[in-house]
Amino acid sequence: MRDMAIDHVPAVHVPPLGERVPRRAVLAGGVAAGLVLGAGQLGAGLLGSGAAAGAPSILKPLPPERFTDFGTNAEMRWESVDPRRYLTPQADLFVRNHTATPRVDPATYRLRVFGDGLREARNEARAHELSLRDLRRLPVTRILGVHECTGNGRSFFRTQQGQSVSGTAWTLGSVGAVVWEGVRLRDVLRSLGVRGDAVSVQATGLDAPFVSGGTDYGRVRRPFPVQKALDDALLAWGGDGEALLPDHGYPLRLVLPGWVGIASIKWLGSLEISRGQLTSPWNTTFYRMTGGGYPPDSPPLTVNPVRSALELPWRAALPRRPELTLTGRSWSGLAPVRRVEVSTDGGERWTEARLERRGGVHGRGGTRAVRGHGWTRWSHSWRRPTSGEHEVLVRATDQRGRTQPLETPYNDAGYFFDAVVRHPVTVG
Ligand SMILES: Nc1nc2c(c(=O)[nH]1)N[C@H]1C(S)=C(S)[C@@H](COP(=O)(O)O)O[C@H]1N2
Ligand SMILES: [Mo]
Repeated sequence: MRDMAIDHVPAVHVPPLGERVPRRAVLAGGVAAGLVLGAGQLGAGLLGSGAAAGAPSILKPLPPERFTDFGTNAEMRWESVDPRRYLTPQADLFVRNHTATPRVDPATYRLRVFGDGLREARNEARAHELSLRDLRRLPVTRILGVHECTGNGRSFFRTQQGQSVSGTAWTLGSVGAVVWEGVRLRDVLRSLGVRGDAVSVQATGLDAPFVSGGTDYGRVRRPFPVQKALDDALLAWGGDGEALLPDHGYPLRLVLPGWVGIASIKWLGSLEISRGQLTSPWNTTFYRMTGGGYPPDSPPLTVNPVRSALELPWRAALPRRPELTLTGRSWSGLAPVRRVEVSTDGGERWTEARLERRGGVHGRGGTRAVRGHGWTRWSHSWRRPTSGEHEVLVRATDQRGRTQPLETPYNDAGYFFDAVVRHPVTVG
C-alpha cells in the first residue's frame, strides 16, 4: 500500500488511466499510522485531527471531471482547463504526496533554521524559530512559476515509446501555473546572517516519514545550492491570491522557481544551512537519472525541461469544420517559450502556432506584473481537417533554444518525458 506513495512503483500498481480509485480503499491504515507517528515526533505545529484511521491522503475534493485520482497523487485533466484562465487555481492544481497531507496549526507553526552555514553556527536543538508573523515582517514578493512534477508525462514512455518505467503514470497534468506569494529566502537568510562559504541548504517537510518497500527514508527533504536560495527561492504562504490549501503546503512551503517539483518542499519544517554538501535520498537515490544511457553518477535533477499540452481530452472527438481551432500551453523551467509548432500529419509539416502575449497575470485584483515566468498559451487553426483519426503533435522551443525532441532517452524512473506527444483525436 505504501508503495503507492513513491515515484518508483512498478507501473502495475498504478490504476489504468482515467479509472477512479476509491481513495479510502487504497489508503486504509498505513498512511494514517504515519501521520500519528509524525504528530508525536514533532514539537509544534501538527494537529492530530487529520490523522483519523483511513483518512484520505489528499484533503481537497477531486471531482473526476477535473482530476485523475492516483490515491496519494492526483492529476489535473487538461480538458478541464479554462482556455481563458491563465493561472491554475489551487483547487485544480495536481497533488503529489509521498505520504499524506498533514494538518499544521498556523498559530504554533515555527520554521526552524539552523546549521554551520549561519554566521552564528547553530545546531538543530538551538535552531532559530520563525513564526509566520516573523516572516510576514519581511518584504512580500510574488513570483509566477510553472509548478511541475519531475514525472510529468511519464506514461508516454510506455504508450509512445514502448518502454516500461516505474512511478505514477501521469499524462501531462502534473503541472500548473501559480503566482506564489511569500518572502524571499534570501531576505530570511540575510536577516539571520549567512556565511560567505555556505554552500548547501536542506529543506525538510513536516509530513510523516516516507516508508517504502520496508525502508524508512525519514521526512521528505532535499538539499539545494545556497546560490539558488539567494537567487529566487521563495517561502510561500499563498498561491493565486489565496492562502495555500493544506494539500499544497499550508501554512508555508518552499518554492524553487523552474526547478523539479520535489525541490519545492511543502509544509516546510526546517532549513539547514551548511558549509558542506548536504544530501538526502531525494537527491542521491530519487530524482536523478538512472538506467538507459545515463552514467551511474548523473547529477540530481534541477531545471524542468520544455513541454506542451493540448486543452483536449485524450482521443477527443472533434466536429468536422473547414477550420478547427486547437488551443494549448507550452512551458520550460529555464526560460519563456519562444516558438510553438503544430503538426497534424505525423510530423511531416509543422506550422507555427499563434502565441498569446502575456502582459501581466490575470488573477484576483486584476492584472499585475510579477517576477518569474509562466507558460505560454497558444492557438492553432487546423484547416480542412479530414474525417477520421489523426494525431496532433505540438513542439515548443524556449528562449534559450531548447526544443522538444521526438523521443526522450529512456531512464528507469521515467523522469523528464519531454518528447513531442502524439495526441490522438477523431474528426467526425
Ligand atoms: N513535504 C513534502 N514536500 C513535497 C512533496 C512531499 O511529498 N512532501 N512532494 C514533492 C513533489 S514530488 C512535488 S511534484 C510537489 C508537488 O506539489 P503540489 O502537491 O503542491 O502540487 O511537492 C514536492 N514537495
Ligand atoms: Mo514530483
